[in-house]
Amino acid sequence: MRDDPKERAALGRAANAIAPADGIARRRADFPILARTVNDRPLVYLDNGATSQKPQCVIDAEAHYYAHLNANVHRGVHRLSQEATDAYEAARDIARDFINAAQREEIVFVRGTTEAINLVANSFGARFRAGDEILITGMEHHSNIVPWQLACERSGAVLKVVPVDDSGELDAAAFESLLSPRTRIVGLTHVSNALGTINPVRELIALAHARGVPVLLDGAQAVPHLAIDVQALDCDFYAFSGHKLYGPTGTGVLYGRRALLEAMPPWQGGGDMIRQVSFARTTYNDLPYRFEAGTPNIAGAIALGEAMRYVRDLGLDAIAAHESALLRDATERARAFPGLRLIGTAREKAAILSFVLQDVHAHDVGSILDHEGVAVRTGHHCAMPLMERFGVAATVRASFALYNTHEDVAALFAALDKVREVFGDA
Ligand code: C6P
Repeated sequence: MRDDPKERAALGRAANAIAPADGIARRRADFPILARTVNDRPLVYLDNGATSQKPQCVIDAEAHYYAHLNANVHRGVHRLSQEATDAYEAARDIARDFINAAQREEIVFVRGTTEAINLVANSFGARFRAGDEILITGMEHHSNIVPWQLACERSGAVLKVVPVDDSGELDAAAFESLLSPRTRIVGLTHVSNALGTINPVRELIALAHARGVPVLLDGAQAVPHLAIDVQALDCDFYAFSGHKLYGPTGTGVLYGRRALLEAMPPWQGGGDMIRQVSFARTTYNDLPYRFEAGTPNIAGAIALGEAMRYVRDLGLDAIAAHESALLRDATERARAFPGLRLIGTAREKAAILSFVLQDVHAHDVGSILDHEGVAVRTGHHCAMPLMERFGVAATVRASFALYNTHEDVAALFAALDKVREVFGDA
């Protein structure tokens, strides 16, 4: 498809007409980085699956903490420590509300999704025994594979994997038949980072619970796009990162059902997670502090709280409607683009477009796109088994956020036209 500015503008107008939620993209102005250029071209940032950009209010929240509140939490009787503690704990309340957890004790601040899953694999996984089974799926990020493999190595448990079909959907029948009396936990991504597939997690959780098996959802790619209600989902653990949700890097949340967290041993020892320490015996703090050893990322948690407030005020339904319109636009253009093969065509998708371009290496595509100011991710997306399943070494991935526009979609395809100019019909 050749890029025609008139056609682009018309398409944008038409899409706006059917997508009133496009007003969301006017919030671009909240994100200072979007004003910069790359290679003398306006930045078109389509690498939101890797990390999203930060609105000014999040940047301000972090700076405000260091300028006015900086002190350690839960430790001092002095005013600054109390104010820092209040702000940190207020962020926990925002997180509880954001995912509708029943209790604030169920919200553990972590460094990100990776740490959240490692926490569960180590702590909940301490009960695994030889011959137990851990069920994951073929579309997991390495963060939801490797911690379970390590747990298997420690315990002698066995990893089982639910297959993915050609469209990038899970085989529900296989999921059910792989649940066995030895299954101890299911680790399942809510939204695939490499395909965009939104899994039918409610149904899958019901199948697991019918057999008494708890479920951990990897929500890294879901929280920026979908309203999450952990009680309605009935999941047992929910893990996500702050930095994909317009918050700072090095922040994240592990939600855990209280009864499960209460029964789990600590996984890291240190300050704040204890009640009483002697050389003979140590007793542990209450939830959630038992799982937050050492000085946490206080500024980060406070700024993550601000990010959640920002997203909540915009409304995840409006964000989702806007991003769906972008995905529809991008998918239509992709289907018409010569030599482009979409990887991931599930019926339910978040705004992630993964593809390969005939024989052109994904990294070459990414470099040419970068030259045009368009940032995408290329590679295996930390999902190597999934790449193998689709017979590709790497894909090009455009992933959208609330501030993206139909002009951004058009710019992506204009840049892909440049790739064709360079490589011909490779
Ligand atoms: N995926 C991507 O470009 P951390 O690194 O802990 O914040 O998140 C890990 C993670 C776990 N699960 C899923 C589904 C993910 O997408 C990610 C991060 C990024 O796709 C960076 S590899």
